Order: sequence, then structure tokens, then C-alpha cells
Amino acid sequence: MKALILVDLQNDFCPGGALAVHEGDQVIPIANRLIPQFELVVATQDWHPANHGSFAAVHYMKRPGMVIDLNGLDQVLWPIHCVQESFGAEFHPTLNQAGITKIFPKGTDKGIDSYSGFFDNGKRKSTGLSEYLKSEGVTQVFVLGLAADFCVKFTSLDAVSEGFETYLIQDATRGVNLNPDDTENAFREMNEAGVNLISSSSMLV
Ligand code: VGL
Ligand code: ZN
Repeated sequence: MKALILVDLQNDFCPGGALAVHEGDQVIPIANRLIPQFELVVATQDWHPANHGSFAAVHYMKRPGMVIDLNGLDQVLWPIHCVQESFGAEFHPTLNQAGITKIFPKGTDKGIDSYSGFFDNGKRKSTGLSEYLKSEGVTQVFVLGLAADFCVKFTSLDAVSEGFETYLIQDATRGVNLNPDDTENAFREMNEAGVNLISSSSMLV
């Protein structure tokens, strides 16, 4: 059994959003074409309280891009984004949401960030995604979404370590690129960890 994992296809990661990823919205039509090919489609949703510790604005004299210690973990600071119930946290309006079987919110605890759809950044708590996929008999996962060098990367790496045969749909992701080659490096890191890098064109029926 295979599953499609849609990572953070939310307004704030698309052009015009608070943490806009260059060409982030270009992955949405690819997602919409792939969704009908899967019996099981899960979506992760970055879903922060308004005072989340990853927001630069909640720390004295801090700016986005700076790194702090947040409860023992290095934390890159971000603009305020994906606040629960806000427009920015909603899925992109053109995404085929009816095709989504189950949504997994993450980043809900203000004291710890969660890039992966499976665990928080300290691997302290599970979101329930791994247990859910296993209970549904999933052995293969196909990952796409935003952002390639953060949430997509950590979701894919955790998928491998949770024992799933993992495919990253490379043309259906875009990166933040705090450094210009972050996305390239993320692809290499995923590949070295056993993630299969594929193109959506190889999956279209
Ligand atoms: C993400 C930074 C902060 C992501 C989420 O979805 O990649 N990046 N929160
Ligand atoms: Zn976030």
C-alpha cells in the first residue's frame, strides 16, 4: 500500500505569504494531478500558536534568520507564519482538499518546532503519522510540498527511519534557500539517507 504525503501546502509558504517560498505555488497543480492516483493522501499542516518560540518577534531583539537556543535545541527564527486559524495557515485555495484523507497538524507546542510531519525537532513527541500509516498498511510513501530544505527534508528522512520505502517527487517541491544551495544539499542528504528522488512525470498515468 502506498500513500502520498503533502507537506505544508499552505498560503504562508506561497508567494505573498509570510514565509514565501520562491515558486511555492507551482507545486500545487502537480499535487492535484497526483492525488487521484492514491488511495491514501495525508497532509501535514504547520499550525502554530500566536506566541510560538520559532517566531523572531516573540524574542527580545531577535530577527528572522537568527539562531537561538529554544529549550536545548538550535532554532532558526522565522517571521510569524501559519498561526492557527489564520488565512496564512490555510491550505492553498487551489489545492484539491477533498482528496485529503487525514490532516496532521504540527508545531502546536510553543516550546518546540516541528519540521518533520512525523516528530517534533527533538523527537520528543510523535504526531501520530507513522502509527496511522502503519495501521493502514502503508509501506511506500511519496512526499511533495514545502519547503524542500526544511519540512520536506525532515519528513522524508523520518519516513526512511520509520521504515517506509520513501520517494521524493523532486519537481513538486521548492526550498527556502537561506543559503543559495540549501535545496541542492537537502536533495543530496535525502538521497544519501535512502530517499529515492523521482520526477512527477514518471508517475503520471
Ligand atoms: C517550514 C520553516 C518554518 C516548512 C515550517 O514548512 O518547511 N519552514 N516552519
Ligand atoms: Zn513553522
